[in-house]
Amino acid sequence: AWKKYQTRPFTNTEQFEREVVRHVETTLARSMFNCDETAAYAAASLAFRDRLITEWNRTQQRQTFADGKRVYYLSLEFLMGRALDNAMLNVGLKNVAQQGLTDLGFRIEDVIEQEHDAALGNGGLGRLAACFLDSLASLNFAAWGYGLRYRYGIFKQEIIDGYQVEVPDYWLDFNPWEFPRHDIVVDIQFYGNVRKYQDSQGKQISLWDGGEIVKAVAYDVPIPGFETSTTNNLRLWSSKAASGEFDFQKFNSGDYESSVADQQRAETISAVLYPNDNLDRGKELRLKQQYFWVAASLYDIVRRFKKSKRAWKEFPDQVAIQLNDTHPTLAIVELQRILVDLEGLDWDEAWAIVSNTFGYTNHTVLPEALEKWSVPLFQNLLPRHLQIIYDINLFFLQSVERTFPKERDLLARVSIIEESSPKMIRMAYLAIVGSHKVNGVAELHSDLIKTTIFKDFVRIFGPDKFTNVTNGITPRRWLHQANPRLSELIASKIGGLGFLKDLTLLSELEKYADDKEFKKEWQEIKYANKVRLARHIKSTTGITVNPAALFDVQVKRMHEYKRQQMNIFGVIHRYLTIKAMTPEERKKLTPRVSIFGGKAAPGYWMAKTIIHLINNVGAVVNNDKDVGDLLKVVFVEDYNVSKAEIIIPASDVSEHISTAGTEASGTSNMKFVLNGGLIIGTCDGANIEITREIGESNIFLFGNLAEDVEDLRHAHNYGSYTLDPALARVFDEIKKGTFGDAAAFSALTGSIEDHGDYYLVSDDFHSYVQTQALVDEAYKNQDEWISKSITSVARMGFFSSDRCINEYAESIWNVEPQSPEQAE
Ligand code: 26Q
Repeated sequence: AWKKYQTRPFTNTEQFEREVVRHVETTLARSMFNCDETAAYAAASLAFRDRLITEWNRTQQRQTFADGKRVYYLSLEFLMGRALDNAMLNVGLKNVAQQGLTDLGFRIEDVIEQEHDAALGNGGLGRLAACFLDSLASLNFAAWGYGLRYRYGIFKQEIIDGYQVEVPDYWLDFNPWEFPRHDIVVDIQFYGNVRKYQDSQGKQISLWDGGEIVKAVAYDVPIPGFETSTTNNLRLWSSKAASGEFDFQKFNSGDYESSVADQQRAETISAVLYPNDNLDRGKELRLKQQYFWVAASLYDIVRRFKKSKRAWKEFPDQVAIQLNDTHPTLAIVELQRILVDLEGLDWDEAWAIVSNTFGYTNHTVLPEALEKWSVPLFQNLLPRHLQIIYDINLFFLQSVERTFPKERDLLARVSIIEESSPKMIRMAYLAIVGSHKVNGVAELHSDLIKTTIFKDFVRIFGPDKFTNVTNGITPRRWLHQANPRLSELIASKIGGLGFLKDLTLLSELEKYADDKEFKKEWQEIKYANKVRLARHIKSTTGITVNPAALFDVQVKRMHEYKRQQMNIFGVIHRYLTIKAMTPEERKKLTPRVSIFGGKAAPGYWMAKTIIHLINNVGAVVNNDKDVGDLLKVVFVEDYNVSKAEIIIPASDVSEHISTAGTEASGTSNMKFVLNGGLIIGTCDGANIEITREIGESNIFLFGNLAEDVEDLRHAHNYGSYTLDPALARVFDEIKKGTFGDAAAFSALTGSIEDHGDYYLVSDDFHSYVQTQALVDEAYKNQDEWISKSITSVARMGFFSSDRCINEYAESIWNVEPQSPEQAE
């Protein structure tokens, strides 16, 4: 009987308007007479999320019925950004919504802007996870994301007197995109003890008991695919005290305060995202977060598998779990524990299942980012898991010993336990041993992990266990949504929007690289995007920038290895050059706006100092009458996904200038080129593959190569070190106090002059400045510049996250898409 009442999602303007008005008047309990933009956003979102959840239900039903292999992407970060615009575009009803909102008296852009970013991530790794979810759904894979529902995402950055100030990001006030599943609750255990006993058959059983229980509650976020009805699930776990409101026993015995404190302690687990990017600091709460999320997710995955009534050995045929860096490595240990302790499998049988289920993606070679946990801390929190890790390690080392007898050093080097004081668990090694595939995220990076940090493991497991999957980005958000005019222009020439599902179709664009009319439109769109950014800059910083100037952008997390300091030193060098010029000479210069943006981890002083210097340089340069429009320096506050959608389409040149061998891939480099910007960059990460695809003449490469870095560092420390003369002049100016109190920047200049210049700023400075001069020259020839821009976009097909996900599916997960049409 119920079938005839099933929800029918809206498809036209009238139905959409009806839904919006209904939500305003009932769900929001307001009258249309006082419906402001916030309410319009809320109602439009509710209308779309009703649609999504209907498709979500159908998709889940279909996937359950199909009973195929599922992919689970475990990530502590999902940097989703806004959902409404994405939902409208993916379900193909933005035009309907636009018309409807106009009829109701709103501008769709203003409505979209009401939404708070879902900022549950730090940077590249978290945004990659979000692009992957978009591709998985768009390609019709049966895939779930699992993460934590942080109450506070990455902090909001304010700049006060040139300094970064962190403000909490409480984003859950109104979030129509999540569905609480109060019926899906998992008990998670911490602390306690392990007891060993023999069962009636004489088998050794380990029992983990005592300690405390925290509840994990599921919240589901629907993930719509682009132009497909597949709507996948992102399940985020929220922590809650096991005793409910509070502990009644304690309450009755008069211990009210401590019962509330217990509850708060439980809720702390999912309270806040750790704001470190590429830095590990072994905090107990972080380990609690990891286990909480991993245990809840595995419980869910195992429960779903058990419903199929299959034999355990079929688990890896039904389940692929991808570990987004080492943060979820405990999943390996937890699955082994479930199979051995709770399900009674033999160790070897269980281990074969475990190691065939997991894949591990490495995102960094930086030593300070490689996760390690102190054994005593771990022992206290997860006593049974520590025993299992010791056993995994023992069996692993025994097998190494058999294959490489008498190589004692090798055993010590590859041991999962580092024999330091205190002893440390090396999570990357555990992840390698417990996975069937390990991948890096760009070719150079994947080569580097094989020849440096994981070299011994390549010997032990053979080279086939290690593979490369070069990162990609979703063209839906990073072209179609962020740059609709460019997307439409492309579509008008190459036969529609098909390139959004097969990005290699962009190659059709290449024949327009010399088309006069086309180039004019291309240039106009870039200009319009720059006007939009200029307006944003004016309204947020008060700085006036000329949209005709060259926009030079570096937006990413602040980190010494990414070398924003080299960029700002280059800006100072440019400033000094301008000051020394005659008015005649100045006329020949290319006007430039240097745009920076990015957050520093709150405890990362050097990164904060770089932000401070950028702002102080801006304050001087932007107010110098000699300089005028020739140079402006802007720091865009609170860089996030929504800001990226404004900034990236407006760039002429963007900087990806990490010390060679340090940036695993970079993904914004791809976003900038896809939006018609050129790149100045080092031979690092995906820059290398971008160069191979678009051609050397379309990119400004400079600097030392990864293979020379070690020798250069050695020379700094043991040879004679001389600062690049141009950089020395920049430092003199800083020390003179031109950019405020020199003492504030002495640690920054000192790290280069006096402490080894680990990131090779001085070594690369000369070629950097020279290459920037080439950029100036090239920009003067707009005709050629635009051709380069078009050609580059035409050759970016490879960098879609769709290609990337298909590679994971084929070479790591062994899964195929489940087309909804086929199932009908
Ligand atoms: C680890 C332990 C404790 C607390 C925090 C962390 C932590 C958190 C975030 C460690 C690393 C991260 C993030 C790393 C990251 O974003 N890496 C980037 O990943 C991108 C996607 O593959 C690459 O493109 C970038 O090159 C890489 O830096």
